[in-house]
Amino acid sequence: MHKLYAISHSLYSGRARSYLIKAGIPFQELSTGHESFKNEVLPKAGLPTIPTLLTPQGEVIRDGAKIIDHFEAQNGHAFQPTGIKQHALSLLFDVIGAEGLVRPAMHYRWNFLEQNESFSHYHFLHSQRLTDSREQKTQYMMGRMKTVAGLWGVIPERHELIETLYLELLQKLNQHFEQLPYLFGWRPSIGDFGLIAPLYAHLGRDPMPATLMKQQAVRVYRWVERMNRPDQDAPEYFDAGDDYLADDEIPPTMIDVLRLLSEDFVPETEAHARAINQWLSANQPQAGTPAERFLDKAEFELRGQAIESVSQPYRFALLQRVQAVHDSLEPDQKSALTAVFEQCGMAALLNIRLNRTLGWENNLDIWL
Ligand SMILES: N[C@@H](CCC(=O)N[C@@H](CS)C(=O)NCC(=O)O)C(=O)O
Repeated sequence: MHKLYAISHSLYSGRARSYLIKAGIPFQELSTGHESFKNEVLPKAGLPTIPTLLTPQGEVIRDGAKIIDHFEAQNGHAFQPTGIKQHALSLLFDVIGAEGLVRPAMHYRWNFLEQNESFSHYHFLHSQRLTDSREQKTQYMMGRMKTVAGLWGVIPERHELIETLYLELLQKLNQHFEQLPYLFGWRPSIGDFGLIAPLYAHLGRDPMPATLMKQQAVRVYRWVERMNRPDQDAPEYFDAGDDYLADDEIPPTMIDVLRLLSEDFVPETEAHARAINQWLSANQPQAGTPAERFLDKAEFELRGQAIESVSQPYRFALLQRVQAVHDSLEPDQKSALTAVFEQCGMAALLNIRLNRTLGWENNLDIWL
């Protein structure tokens, strides 16, 4: 059986777990507290992150997107919509889920400690190996995470803005899920798996934000539940289908969701591209060098307020996938796709590029 090294409170784990559940792949989930993580997994994993998969053949695959790629290559891309627009937007939701909602995820976990702290402590403790220093390490990790939120611009002066934007997102997503159980219709897509990452572990599960979601956006909460069940789990929809929406339809409710998300995702991506390109010019990493996980902070403006957040090349490893779909199209299809991105306020993303491409080797993102 596959072993998934993960744990319930980990943002990125939610993406791989939900995929395995929906794809009907049996797996056993183990926390990094198990000795086997150190012995069997870490030597091949490249980095000590979760989720990391150990296959029955002993192959180690680190990174949620790569775990999904591994199974998608085997099952004929079962979770990739065939329509080009749905496919490209699904990949866009994957980037946004991985990189675009870190601010609310961190804010609602770490700035409401009265409600969340003992719940978080349980999970951080059980990610530690069974040693005498377990509690001490837990305290250290939690202390570090509390301050790390600032890296993404979660500072007291911006809490109100982060909350306003998140509540608006809940409302727009709720309107979307009023019509449909998944992003593109009646079955989950790669985009749903990306989006579940922040909306499960942090925002749909930690005590304070889970209550908020239940109270403000029951449809979103139901989607979070649904994404962790093997069946379609859509009893409240009449005339349910079983596929993505026909004719590559993009429902207006999804355009609304993406327009809202574009407000910070686009200027933030532009700022990070500028910063990383400057870094690349200054540092000229050799081809094959592992890409940095975090670089310096970059600044952008959101609703008239400056936000500083850390640049992560990973955003562009995923964004490249969206751009590759667009680049591969014939002119007619290309302009139709550009038009949808324009409607969503996301058109700039098709052209925001790093001066170097990212590749993948030995479980690490590398500079090509
Ligand atoms: N790109 C990776 C990121 C994984 C990641 O950063 N996971 C966090 C937990 S949610 C982690 O393991 N952090 C520990 C560390 O960075 O050492 C993925 O999508 O799987």
